[in-house]
Amino acid sequence: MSRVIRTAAAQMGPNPRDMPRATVVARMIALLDQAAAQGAELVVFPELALTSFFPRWFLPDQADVDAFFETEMPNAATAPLFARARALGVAFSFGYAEVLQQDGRTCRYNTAILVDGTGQIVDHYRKVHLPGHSEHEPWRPFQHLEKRYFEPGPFGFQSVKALGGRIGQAICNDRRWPETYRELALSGAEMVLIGYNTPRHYPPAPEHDHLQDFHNHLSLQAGAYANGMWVIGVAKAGVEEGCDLIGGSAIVAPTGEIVAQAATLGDEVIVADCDLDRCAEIRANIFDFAKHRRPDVYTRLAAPGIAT
Ligand code: ING
Repeated sequence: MSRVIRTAAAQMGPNPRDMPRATVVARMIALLDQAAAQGAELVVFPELALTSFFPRWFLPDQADVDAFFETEMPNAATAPLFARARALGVAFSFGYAEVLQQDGRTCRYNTAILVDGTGQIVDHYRKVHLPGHSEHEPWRPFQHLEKRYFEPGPFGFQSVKALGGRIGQAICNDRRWPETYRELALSGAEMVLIGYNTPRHYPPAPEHDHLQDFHNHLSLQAGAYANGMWVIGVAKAGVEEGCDLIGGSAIVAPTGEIVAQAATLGDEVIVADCDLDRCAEIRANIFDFAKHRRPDVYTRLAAPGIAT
């Protein structure tokens, strides 16, 4: 009996800074309904799905920063989404800015959660690879202050039993690092859910701007293929507060093939039947870790830097 998860990537268009969470959640519910109408059992939403991508702004007043964070989850704003998904029996994941008291101090993470079909949060991931910078850099047309507003996730990567398989999460910049996928594969993940907010313009290297869509799919496809996993990449897309965010949401098979891809830069649902048993096509052959992988010689993979 094959283990097929009918999976939807629910790409979202821009969230203006002043768009109330209730309005965003209503859009997410509409996407959830659209996905469920196509038989989706799992719906994947983008990184920081509830608000505008606020790390693009230097916000000196901490109150302005805190306005983008959720102090509890679910909460009043997201309860309707949890309720609708539970009524439909659909699992879903989305990203949000999380603030909590931990070990006697305030911690802020770029977080993503997986909620099962009964409304239980079954996975809670905090973004490991924070790109960008921590101080205001006025030379940039827009900032990328994730290192200022978030702490790196301290718990690394994991996968959980859900929907008949093992599912892991990663967030945005994580998808560019091969270590992300290998860590998740070695944890047993058969599917990885990755929301992203990716500006087309990359101020430190504008000569790469035209490569953003290519690098997006290259990262997702390489990670899927080299680890025999389904990879679901989901964009917050479009021109958000003057910043051009790429779309290109995609469902990638363990072979590295894109089996479904978004065609717009707005709210858009794409759906595919993801047979988890297809992971074996790769993992029992070309990337059979037990037979072919050589951890005995990979002595540098966790080293802090390049040897001098
Ligand atoms: N965004 C971007 C990403 O890794 C970025 C940052 C953009 C890095 C363009 C390199 C090039 O997709 C987030 N949120 O990580």
